[in-house]
Amino acid sequence: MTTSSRKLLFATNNAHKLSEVQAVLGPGFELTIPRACGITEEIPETCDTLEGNASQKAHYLYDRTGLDCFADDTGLEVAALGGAPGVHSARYATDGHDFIKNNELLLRNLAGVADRRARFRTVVALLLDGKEYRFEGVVEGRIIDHAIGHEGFGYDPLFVPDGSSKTFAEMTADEKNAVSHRGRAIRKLAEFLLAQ
Ligand code: ITT
Repeated sequence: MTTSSRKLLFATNNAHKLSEVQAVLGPGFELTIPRACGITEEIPETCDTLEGNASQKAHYLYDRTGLDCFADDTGLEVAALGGAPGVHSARYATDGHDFIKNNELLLRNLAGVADRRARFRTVVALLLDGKEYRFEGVVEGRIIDHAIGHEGFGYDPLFVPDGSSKTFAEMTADEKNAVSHRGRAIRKLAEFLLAQ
């Protein structure tokens, strides 16, 4: 008996995200990236919510390819900063995706602050035959006062999820996916797709 994997276009330019998501979805799903469809420009993210950006990214690809696709938009929401950087997580310190500068700015803004509570929130927007579905994943944790670890990306070296003594950047991809915002959102996506 042969089994074929289900093809989905994933609206990301972030190679770390791609490998995390592929690991959660497993071999039953074959992910394609925008570049493989000839889309090389940066996909716009101009909304002021994670929901809006996830939906915008997925629609951008669907409008150009007509393929089933999904996008993930993620933000780090820090309690003592009123939920910042939130939807601005990628461009917190600069116009680009400068992880080191973003982490430095976060530490500066939390210098002397006792309340270190934070959470990552991921919103996934799926377009299936043009119809949109959304899935959310959240992980609560705290921001430590210096970077630890070299795995993962973004704010991972500063974030310790509740129930762990390690930052996300000290975890293997499987350990991070087991508890992370993205792992949770993508498992909901997979469950939904498998039930179709
Ligand atoms: P795409 O839009 O191309 O998917 P991106 O890196 O811009 O990639 P997001 O807009 O979803 O992704 O994420 C915004 C920022 O939030 C990202 O640049 C990281 O700094 C941070 N971030 C997202 N997911 C993260 C994670 O799992 N661990 C640590 N930081 C993360």
